[in-house]
Amino acid sequence: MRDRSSQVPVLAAARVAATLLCAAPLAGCSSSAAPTDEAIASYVGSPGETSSHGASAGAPRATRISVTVEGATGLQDHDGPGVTDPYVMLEVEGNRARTSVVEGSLTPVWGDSFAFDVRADSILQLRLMDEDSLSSDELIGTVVVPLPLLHVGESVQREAAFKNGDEGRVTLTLTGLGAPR
Ligand SMILES: [Ca+2]
Repeated sequence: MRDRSSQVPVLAAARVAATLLCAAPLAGCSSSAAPTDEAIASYVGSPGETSSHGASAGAPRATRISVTVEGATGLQDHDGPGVTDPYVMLEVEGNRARTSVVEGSLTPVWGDSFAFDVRADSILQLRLMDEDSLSSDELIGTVVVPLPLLHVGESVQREAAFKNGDEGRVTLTLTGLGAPR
């Protein structure tokens, strides 16, 4: 995973840089295919679903977080048994990533991790896809997860339901990473 934080000049303008993430020549920044409003579901988790550990009181706020897409459950086959090949596309602040493909699974386990620069109000957009070899990959479901403010080293788990994914759910682990400096 590239560490873009090392490319940000350490200037007094660091705060400004946080608002100019898409000024960097990243492929994700050229994207314009955001999910439509009706395709976006709100994060449905409750505080009771969140576990937190590793936070130390004096640790700084993380301006970069690791998102691990652990796995999904409750998916359904639309095209016939054994032909759902799920993967997840992630987007934070215009930066995109995607997990590997788990072939023929309704309970995929990815365990893939990605780092994103975040702001206080950043959200994580997830698009659950079905890889199809003979046609365009199919969108199974979407969900939007507001990203919590984490301290460096703090880790939380999130579970969220895909809106149009037949009640499928995805489990994430979010970890605060070191601030650029
Ligand atoms: Ca497929």
